[in-house]
Amino acid sequence: MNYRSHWTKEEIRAIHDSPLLDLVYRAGSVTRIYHAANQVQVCSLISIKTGGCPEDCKYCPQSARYQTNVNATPLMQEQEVIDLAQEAIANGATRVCLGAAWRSVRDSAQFDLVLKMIRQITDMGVEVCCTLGMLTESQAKKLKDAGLYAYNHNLDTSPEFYSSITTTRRYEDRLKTLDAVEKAGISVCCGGIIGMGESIEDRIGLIYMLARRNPHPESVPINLLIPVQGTPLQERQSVPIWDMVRMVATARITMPKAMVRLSAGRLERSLEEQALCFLAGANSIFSGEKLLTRPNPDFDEDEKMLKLFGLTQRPAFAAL
Ligand code: SAM
Ligand code: DTB
Ligand code: SF4
Repeated sequence: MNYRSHWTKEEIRAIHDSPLLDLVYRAGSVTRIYHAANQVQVCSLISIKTGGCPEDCKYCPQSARYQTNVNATPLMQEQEVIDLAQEAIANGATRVCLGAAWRSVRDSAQFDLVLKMIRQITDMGVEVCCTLGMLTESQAKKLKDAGLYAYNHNLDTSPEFYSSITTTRRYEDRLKTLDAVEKAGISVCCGGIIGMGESIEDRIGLIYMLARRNPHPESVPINLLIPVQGTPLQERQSVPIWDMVRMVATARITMPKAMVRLSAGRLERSLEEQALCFLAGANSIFSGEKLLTRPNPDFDEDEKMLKLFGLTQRPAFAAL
């Protein structure tokens, strides 16, 4: 059964702007109804194809248009990916996400290789997610047949602000891929970024686009912009943690069953700040010393944090 998807922007805004502690309390209560209390899913990212992307997403160090410290590398060897996945699983990850800096998937030997990787990692008993750019329906079906559990494709921000961030594709293209993923029976992972210079209305606009989907995305990553040297957003100042808390809580309340994932930008945040995000309904993290290209808390550090908070690791395929 899906939950409410006829949200209005006014309703979402009212939730987002409600008194901070009421908001956190409400979001925390929703989490405890729909999810096992005190459980957090640990996910791991593997960048199987880094850099050299033709798109112009202004936040992204992997775009070929910006001079960043990311070197373009070819698709990783199969065995290397399998070894990294094994290591992540040994460290407690129950979801492994393979990322490629592609604009879209092309039917090719490379795609066939990715399908083989998915099959092998799926056979290790974890949720496999991929983020490979835009997909056609037939490619989504191939991914499903290979055992893919979830596909990540972020809307990133509101439709109105989108063209200030990316000009090489349209919001509708993103929505089309999400529809193809959904149609193939793959779990949808879709979220966004805060701290790119968007207004509060844009943040509400993003939640509106996500929470109006029927069904809701099963997974909603909330990224804090990592301003990367060489990208057009390199000078952006970090947003107050309260903005992140409000965003996480609003996602939690409007999409109660979704996994709300603290994604990019945790390294710079204190344990106290992360605790607030868990209280506000976040129930997943990306762990491991690297996200796709940027540093991130390593598994040991996160294990200590979870222990300190009395949080345990959520098993794979635990979606209710
Ligand atoms: N190329 C694929 C795509 O665009 O869907 C997949 C990879 S892309 C790097 C995945 C997501 O990472 C983006 O949608 C964005 O939300 C996030 N991301 C990339 N660079 C980031 C940054 N500097 N700070 C925060 N999030 C970032
Ligand atoms: C998502 O929303 N965030 C993750 C995952 N989905 C693929 C990626 C974050 C990337 C951060 C920048 C980098 O490491 O290059
Ligand atoms: Fe390419 Fe994805 Fe980065 Fe955009 S976010 S530049 S599509 S890798």
